[in-house]
Amino acid sequence: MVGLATAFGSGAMTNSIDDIADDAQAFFVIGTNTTENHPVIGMRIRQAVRQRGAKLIVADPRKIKLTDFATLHLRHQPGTDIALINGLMHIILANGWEDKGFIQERSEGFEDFKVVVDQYSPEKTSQITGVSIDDLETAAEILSQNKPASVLWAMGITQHTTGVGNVMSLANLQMLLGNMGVLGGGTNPLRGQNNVQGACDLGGLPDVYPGYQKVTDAAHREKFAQAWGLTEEQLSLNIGLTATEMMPLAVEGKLKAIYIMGEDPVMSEPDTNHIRKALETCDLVVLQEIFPSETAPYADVLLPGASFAEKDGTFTNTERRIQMVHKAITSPGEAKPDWWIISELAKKILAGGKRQVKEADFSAWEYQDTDQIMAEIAALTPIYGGVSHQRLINGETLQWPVKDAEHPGTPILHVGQFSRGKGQFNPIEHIPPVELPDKDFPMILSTGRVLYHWHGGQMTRRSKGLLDIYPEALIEVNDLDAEKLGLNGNKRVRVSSRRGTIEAQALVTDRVPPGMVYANFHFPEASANELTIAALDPVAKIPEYKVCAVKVESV
Ligand SMILES: Nc1nc2c(c(=O)[nH]1)N[C@H]1C(S)=C(S)[C@@H](COP(=O)(O)OP(=O)(O)OC[C@H]3O[C@@H](n4cnc5c(=O)[nH]c(N)nc54)[C@H](O)[C@@H]3O)O[C@H]1N2
Ligand SMILES: Nc1nc2c(c(=O)[nH]1)N[C@H]1C(S)=C(S)[C@@H](COP(=O)(O)OP(=O)(O)OC[C@H]3O[C@@H](n4cnc5c(=O)[nH]c(N)nc54)[C@H](O)[C@@H]3O)O[C@H]1N2
Ligand SMILES: [Mo]
Repeated sequence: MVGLATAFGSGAMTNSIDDIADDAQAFFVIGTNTTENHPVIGMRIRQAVRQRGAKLIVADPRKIKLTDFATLHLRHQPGTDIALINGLMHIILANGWEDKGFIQERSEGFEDFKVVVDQYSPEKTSQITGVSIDDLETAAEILSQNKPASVLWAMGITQHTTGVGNVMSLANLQMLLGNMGVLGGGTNPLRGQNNVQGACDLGGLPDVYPGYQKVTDAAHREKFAQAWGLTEEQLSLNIGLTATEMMPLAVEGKLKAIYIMGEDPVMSEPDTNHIRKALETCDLVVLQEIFPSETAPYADVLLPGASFAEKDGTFTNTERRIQMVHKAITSPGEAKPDWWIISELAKKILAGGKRQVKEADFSAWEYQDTDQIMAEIAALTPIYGGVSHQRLINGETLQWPVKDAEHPGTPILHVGQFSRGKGQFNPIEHIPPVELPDKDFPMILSTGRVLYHWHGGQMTRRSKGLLDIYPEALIEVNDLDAEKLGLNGNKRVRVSSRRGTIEAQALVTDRVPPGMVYANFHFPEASANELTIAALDPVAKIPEYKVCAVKVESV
């Protein structure tokens, strides 16, 4: 990713939950079902709207809970976000509502960007998105007249083959309105897993060391080789693979061994048949899990990990806040913290392997506890430079960057200046989803979550209370489609794509628009991923989970 989007490459919220909830005069909620998936933030938005009259625009093909409170609901066609955002910016520019001072002083690339936005007239935008010209104008006016406005998004924006373009368009919008670097503004991707932010921060990405230090930079290689007692040749300057790139290579037999920790790809990766084939073809599958998941039958070795409640360490939450957790209960059986398993494995590989390792380096894996791991992180990761368990235990609440032991942390990014200097406007064109409805598969499938379950459901399907409320997969079908299909009330449907078929109970509802069905991936007997397409965003390599073509029949 380039320009300002490097800030999003790290996928971080620029602002904090408190300032967004307290200071935003308007919210642009686009592709986040906030009350179901980030209930605390969803509640804060609802309170801001109800208690202090903040304006709320929801852009989502589905009616979500927040649309009940929204000033305006833009119900655009799935996969048309770039056109929608360009169209709004076109109206903003046509009315002279842009923040000229901000554009002048803090941005670059405006002229090239404007050439593209000029082409998205209200007529053209309405035609692509299905949103009325009136609604487009109202939305542009609300965003321009109520400042600061905060943009919030999640997977409805990123899980497309245009995911990066979608995110860059939202950055364009916020720069155009001058909403960056201020309380109550910003670009705010709501992060998903409790520690996905921390995992990315600490190098759980194929192109960076901890702290987003690029692996392609020889200076970074030198620094890490030195710290880890390796020769420079032992650390590659090449970018690695993402999970979504590994699976096709495994199918081809080019990737032979895979070590999976805390992921259940048979439930969560797109196109399950292709995932099964990939895992079957691998010579070695190691799975480090807290439960025997749907992926477990494909594993040659199962390593029992300890759950969050059974270990010490930190999680970094969606607002870059580093939080300490302490072991509350003892692990069952032989389960051990993930870090312990990894370091034992590393030591065994080093002892038995052919790699030459200097004397001191073996002890690089001799961690006594997680305090020591955090000390290493702080020494090598500038954005975590001042973090220590002791500071967290003392009650400090640190949001990165935390530059040194005295630095108080950074609640808002890009105040006064972007990390790269000037913010980059990027010209972005609308590109339709890879697979759109046709004669054989005439409807759109969108996929996602429900409040009561978590992804592949390994944890939530083991909870009796949750299963009592939401015991089986439900597929949302619009009333008009239900009538056409001959469904009335709750009936079973068969949903097929070019890749697979599932059968489940239909939930007839106007939450989905006509022509679209919505399925979740919480239940193995009817998982949406039997149907989804493994088409990837060319940069972020995220799959297009939110749009594929299906056929729906009454069973
Ligand atoms: N209860 C619960 N909470 C969770 C999770 C869970 O499994 N269960 N998972 C966590 C994780 S890891 C994540 S990443 C987050 C995900 O949080 P969300 O992104 O809120 O989750 P999704 O259910 O994928 O919902 C995406 C929303 O985008 C909308 N959408 C679909 N297509 C489009 C489109 O083309 N454009 C726009 N603008 N919107 C679209 C959908 O209708 C839906 O409202 O949730 C986290 N929170
Ligand atoms: N169709 C469709 N598919 C999707 C999505 C979508 O919107 N639509 N969303 C995608 C997104 S955003 C995400 S984040 C993924 C999530 O997909 P996954 O990461 O595969 O799902 P989870 O169920 O969160 O976690 C996987 C496993 O981690 C195990 N686990 C929990 N805690 C620990 C631990 O401390 N240690 C170890 N070793 N294991 C642990 C759980 O038992 C679980 O089986 O799904 C993706 N897949
Ligand atoms: Mo996620």
